[in-house]
Amino acid sequence: MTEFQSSLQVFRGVESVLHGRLVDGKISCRSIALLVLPTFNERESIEELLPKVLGAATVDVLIVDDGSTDETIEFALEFARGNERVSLLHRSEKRGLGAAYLHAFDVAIASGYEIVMEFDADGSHPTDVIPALIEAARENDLVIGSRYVPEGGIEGWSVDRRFISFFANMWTRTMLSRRVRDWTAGCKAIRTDALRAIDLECVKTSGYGFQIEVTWKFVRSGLRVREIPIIFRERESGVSKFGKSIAFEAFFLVWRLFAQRVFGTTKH
Ligand SMILES: Nc1nc2c(ncn2[C@@H]2O[C@H](COP(=O)(O)OP(=O)(O)OP(=O)(O)O)[C@@H](O)[C@H]2O)c(=O)[nH]1
Ligand SMILES: [Mg+2]
Repeated sequence: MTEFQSSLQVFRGVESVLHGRLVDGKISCRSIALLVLPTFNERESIEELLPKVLGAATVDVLIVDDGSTDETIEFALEFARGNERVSLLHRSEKRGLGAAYLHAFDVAIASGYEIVMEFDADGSHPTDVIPALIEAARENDLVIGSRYVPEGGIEGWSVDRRFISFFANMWTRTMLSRRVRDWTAGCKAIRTDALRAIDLECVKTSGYGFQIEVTWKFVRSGLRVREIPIIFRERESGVSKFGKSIAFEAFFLVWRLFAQRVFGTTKH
């Protein structure tokens, strides 16, 4: 990288600045996969995570920050300056995980990546699964790093968090489909040609709801979905953004998708 570039863009009403190897809102691909790290106040976590991700596989990384106040942006910017595989998309305000991923999906598609990956920036997802996710995405449209298949699991969560997650997934399976076991997973590899084929314009959810809604679109469209096991670990630093509003959003979303499934009004 000879010159550090940046440009101001307006995307779905949010002012954003892309830093890194950017020309007209696109990243110049150096790999088949773009791994997206959404961040909101993850300064400590990303310092530990970024070298691990880059050491695990040949992927490009896009950090999508929604106006962190804890120096995540400054750190990410400095890191991106020193590593040509890392870019930062800095959005001016917190609009939720779903909106951040939708923005990143557009960048991945426009830039010509074959695969776009979802990965939490809080260190909960194991980086050593990244090569397996990419490999499986050669023959599947959506690959989920799953906690609820044999050899998958969760470490470090309290009993209530385990219960909420287990119940939410069991209920979603019952209401929507048993084809997927981990509906709320945020560790995914997605083929961009499949993403183009489904309608993401109507996706308005955030948090766990976003994960359920995107996964449902793949299942409902008859696309190839596969789960591979991961051990999910509770974050060691930073603060969880999970809360009641995210849980309620997911709860009402599943009812809505259930009604659409039963009454056949689903837009894929
Ligand atoms: N860009 C962006 N990232 C977000 C936003 N909300 C959460 N994130 C990031 O999304 C990832 C997942 O958020 P967490 O707070 O870990 O929530 P969670 O994984 O659903 O819940 P926990 O298991 O309790 O950690 C983290 O990397 C967050 O920093 C947001 O509004 N915008
Ligand atoms: Mg988390």
